[in-house]
Amino acid sequence: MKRIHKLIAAALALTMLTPMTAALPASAADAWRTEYQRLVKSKDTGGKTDYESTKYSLADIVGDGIPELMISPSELHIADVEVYTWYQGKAVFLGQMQQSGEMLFDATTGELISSCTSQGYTESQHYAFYCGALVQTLSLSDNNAANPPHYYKINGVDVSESEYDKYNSMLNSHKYVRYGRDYAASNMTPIQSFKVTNPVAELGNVNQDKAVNASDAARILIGAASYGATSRTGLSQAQETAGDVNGDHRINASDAAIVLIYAAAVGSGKTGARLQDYIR
Ligand SMILES: [Ca+2]
Ligand SMILES: [Ca+2]
Repeated sequence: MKRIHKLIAAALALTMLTPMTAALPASAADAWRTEYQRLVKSKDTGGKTDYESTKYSLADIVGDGIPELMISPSELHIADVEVYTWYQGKAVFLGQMQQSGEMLFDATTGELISSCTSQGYTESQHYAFYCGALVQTLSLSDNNAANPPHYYKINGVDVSESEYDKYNSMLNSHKYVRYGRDYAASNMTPIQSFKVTNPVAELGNVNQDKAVNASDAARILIGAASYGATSRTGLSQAQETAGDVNGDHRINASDAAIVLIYAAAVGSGKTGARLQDYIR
């Protein structure tokens, strides 16, 4: 008998440890697969040589469970990678990143890097994710070429060569990953079989508990204030996706207001209320 009690207790403990996963209809959860396949096909130039064939990469670099898509037309020096993210049910084009047909990802800071080197001139821009868009966080440029004027700039401001080198050696200690040329454009298997780990954040549920309520509105306002002060919301990408309730790629008081009005409606007994109905 004791043994059975122990087994029941263990089973209960296991049940409590199993994470809650939001079950979404298969079609909605997989919409990104259809759209990413369409995008890759539409960008395929049909080139057959190694250096001029269209390839792509998939990686969940913002950490919301659904991968970002990087499409590369070739590995030529001048080739740009097109970068897409999946945001609130849509593929969002983030821009073209330069690096010989690949995109550099700084895994230490979570930033994307676009850089270009030509005849002694170097330009690079760093970008952070914010609500399904990119914001520039850093720019570096220099001229080491034989022809003067030589210059070294951080965020457009002239600095000394040693200061510039010091900054670069700090950046060189980061961990970098290259994306863009992992799979042939004709191979759709990686898109079809990509394992989604944490499907789509529930809109408005910023603290990722069981309800959309005033606590979420508070998190949105704190995130917005933090962003105003530091250019970081302090929220994960999944939380930012949930917090940008009106889908305008900003987290601010407008989003918090929608959550509060919705929560008040639910609180007053409006059982059929949907957050979507309060978005203006
Ligand atoms: Ca919540
Ligand atoms: Ca918003």
